[in-house]
Amino acid sequence: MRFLLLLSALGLCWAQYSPHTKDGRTSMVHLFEWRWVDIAKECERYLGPKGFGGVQVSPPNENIVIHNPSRPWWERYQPISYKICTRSGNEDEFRDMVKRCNNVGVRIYVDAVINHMCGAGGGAGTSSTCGSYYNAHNRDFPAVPYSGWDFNDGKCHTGDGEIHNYNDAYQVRDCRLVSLLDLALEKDYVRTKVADYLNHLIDIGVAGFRLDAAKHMWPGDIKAVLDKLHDLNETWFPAGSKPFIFQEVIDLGGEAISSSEYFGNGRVTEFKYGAKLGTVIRKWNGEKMAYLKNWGEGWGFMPSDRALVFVDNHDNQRGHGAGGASILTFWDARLYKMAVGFMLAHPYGFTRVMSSFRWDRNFQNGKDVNDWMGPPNNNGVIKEVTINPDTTCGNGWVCEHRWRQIRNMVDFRNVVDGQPFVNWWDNGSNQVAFGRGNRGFIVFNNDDWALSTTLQTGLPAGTYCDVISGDKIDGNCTGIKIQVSGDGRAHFSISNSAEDPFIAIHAESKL
Ligand code: AAO
Repeated sequence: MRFLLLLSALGLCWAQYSPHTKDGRTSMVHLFEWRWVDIAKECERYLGPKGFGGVQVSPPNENIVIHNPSRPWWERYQPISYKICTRSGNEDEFRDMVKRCNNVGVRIYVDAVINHMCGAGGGAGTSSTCGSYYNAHNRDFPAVPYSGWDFNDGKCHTGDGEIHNYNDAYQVRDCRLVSLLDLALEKDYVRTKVADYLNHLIDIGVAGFRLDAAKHMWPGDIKAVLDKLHDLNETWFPAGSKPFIFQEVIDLGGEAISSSEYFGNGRVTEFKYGAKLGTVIRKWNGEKMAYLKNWGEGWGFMPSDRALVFVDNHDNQRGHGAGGASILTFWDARLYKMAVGFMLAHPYGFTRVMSSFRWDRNFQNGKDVNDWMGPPNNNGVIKEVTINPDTTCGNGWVCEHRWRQIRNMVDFRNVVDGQPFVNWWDNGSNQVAFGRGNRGFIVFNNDDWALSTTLQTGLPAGTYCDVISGDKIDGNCTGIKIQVSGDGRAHFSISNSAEDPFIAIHAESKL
């Protein structure tokens, strides 16, 4: 223990829990299915200036090309090789993005699909984003190369090789997830090939990885891969920096595998967070915002410094993965903004904001039959992210991260970074408020009646711009103004029919 303390005091400790964001930047955004050229521009024109810490990018390695259905978004979760070559761009474009984003203080986190290759029914040929040959039937991927020896088929005991029972940890780790050919990560050869891929990205300058389907890999196998990784590129990171690791483990309770098994490797996605917050904001199952007083570990979540949190992700915003119907998304914009606002104001976890594309949602018998639809495209080629005069995005890109309420709450989180959770108030129902030290204060009205009350904000006296209804521009507020008196108290009125029934003020929104 003393040795570990000494190591961390010297800054040599494994920093896989730290996202290595620049000075006081506290959130990442998932730019789902964006092209590298558009992400490079977005870093320079928006994310850098607005204080975003980093970007989770879609898997950059070569994947299978699927024509039925036509180019679904999920084809990118079926690797064919580790060449940097996808619909998002080639390796030159990827390198250019990493460099330009890092240069404006925005980190790149790669979605690493290392549990498996393509589906067992993927056939044979060169239907892949870089034209590499593969044969799913023989489990032959010469562009890596992997052969039949490198997969888990012998280890799985379910007969058909598929995962059927999530209460059996062996099945979940040794069998195939939805028929995806399961790599034998117990083999040093496979670990080395995976580590070579991740090291290639580290050397280019990425800051870390989302480990896709981490629940389907043994924690010890993941550790063996991590032990082979380089330190981050010293052009942008201090010597000895370890890549940030966040593992996709869906643990809503009640299954054989729990998130805590993975804490030794890095952070873990906390899926309870979005599922519960959606339930509360929708007021389902008798939930109310007043119960959020002890949000975080008090709700049975993992320790804050191990958690990667989000309101929705690319799976559960379209009914894949886990979380169910309570998950809030851009389709429910008003409630969604409140949920994201709450997440960004609250100190728990490292926060990820979702940035989506629109698709033709079509519910039949409660299921969206178009949940496969890929990003905006022309004959399969991903469309540019265009920017409208009002700063929103065009061409079918939703860009939730550019919505004023969300963008300003990303800033709020930076301004209150490190400040304690204080001055909680609630009306016993769905009107709540809390502060972050003496740096920020937020008030919500999710009841069906008006809120009008005077609250202790903890902030210094002055006039503050609400950053939800507007901005502070040229020394003026374009939205609501809040007067904080010398004793820190301020009066708030929020109509239950307001466009956005919440108000947020902070040290830098003061006039
Ligand atoms: C596609 C086709 C398949 C085909 C396959 C191969 O859809 O029909 O067999 O190709 O040809 C994505 C898509 C998949 C797609 C795949 C490959 O979502 O549809 O398959 O690409 O193209 C599990 C995993 C989790 C995974 C999630 C989707 O544990 O890792 O499923 N997420 C990641 C990615 C995701 C990607 C992959 C992994 C694969 O984010 O985009 O798939 O690379 C339970 C378990 C969860 C499990 C869910 C869903 O959850 O706990 O671990 O997630 O089931 O199977 C309640 C429970 C909750 C439960 C949930 C759903 O909420 O409380 O525990 O119900 O039952």
